[in-house]
Amino acid sequence: MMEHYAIHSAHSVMPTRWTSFRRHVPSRQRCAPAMSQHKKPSEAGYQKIVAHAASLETSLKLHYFGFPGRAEASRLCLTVGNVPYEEVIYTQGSWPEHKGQMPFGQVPVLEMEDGKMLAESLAIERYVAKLAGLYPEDPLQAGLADQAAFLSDIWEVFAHTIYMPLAQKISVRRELLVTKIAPKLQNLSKLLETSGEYVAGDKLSYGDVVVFVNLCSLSSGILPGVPTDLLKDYPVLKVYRNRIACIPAIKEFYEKRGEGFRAAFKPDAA
Ligand SMILES: N[C@@H](CCC(=O)N[C@@H](CS)C(=O)NCC(=O)O)C(=O)O
Repeated sequence: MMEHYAIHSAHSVMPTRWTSFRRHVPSRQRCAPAMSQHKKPSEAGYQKIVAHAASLETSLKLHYFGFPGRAEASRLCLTVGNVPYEEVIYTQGSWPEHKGQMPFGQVPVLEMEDGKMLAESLAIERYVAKLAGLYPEDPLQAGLADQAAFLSDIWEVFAHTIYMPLAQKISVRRELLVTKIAPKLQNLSKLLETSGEYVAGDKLSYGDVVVFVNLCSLSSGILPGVPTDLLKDYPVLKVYRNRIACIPAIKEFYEKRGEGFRAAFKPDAA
């Protein structure tokens, strides 16, 4: 039995914004030119997914593991924008069999309806943000959204600690919290003090979604050595995180999937 499985988004009806996007952009132009054409996932896995997808009007598939990680911002953009999608979730056991089918041997990967695959989480985030109407059209607003997203990135800081023995991991991460993460959080706080409710203009953009995901991930307990109450020292970030968590589509997403590390993505307890 295959160890990966598909989860469907709650939307079985194609929403207006998505319909109009598809109407105006021919299918082949919806994929970036640099996107590579790779084999689909193995026959058995693929058939299983298609069987689940038969009732959907789209077949955008987001390939990743079950945890939030590098796919969560894309999941949220698709959800907030009402863009139908399904997920292909790999486990530690099933992943090695599929690694070779991904463009760069890693996930997340977004598979288009014609089988083309887009890799690299940042590229996927921007692509789905555009589909979702969350990527600002104004170049400066887009730059501001990118600025916040890049500033809040925590994964690069901790990437080299992932395979360390636990004790070493904890001690190195505590050091990184002081040397690398605290300055990032202070800068983010300053940015939010001046930018208003959102990081780019007066409405939610993908920049907010990425900052939200990074703040929640950081304090979710997924990184041993990083305390879950980290944001208590950053009141501006705490209020901001909670405001984004209270956006109805996001709140609803975590009401359905708020187990484990995702508990930290919910609104603050009243
Ligand atoms: N730069 C890539 C990094 C992707 C990455 O590191 N993916 C990890 C999971 S977070 C992965 O696929 N690990 C399994 C492997 O490398 O075999 C991105 O941002 O998408």
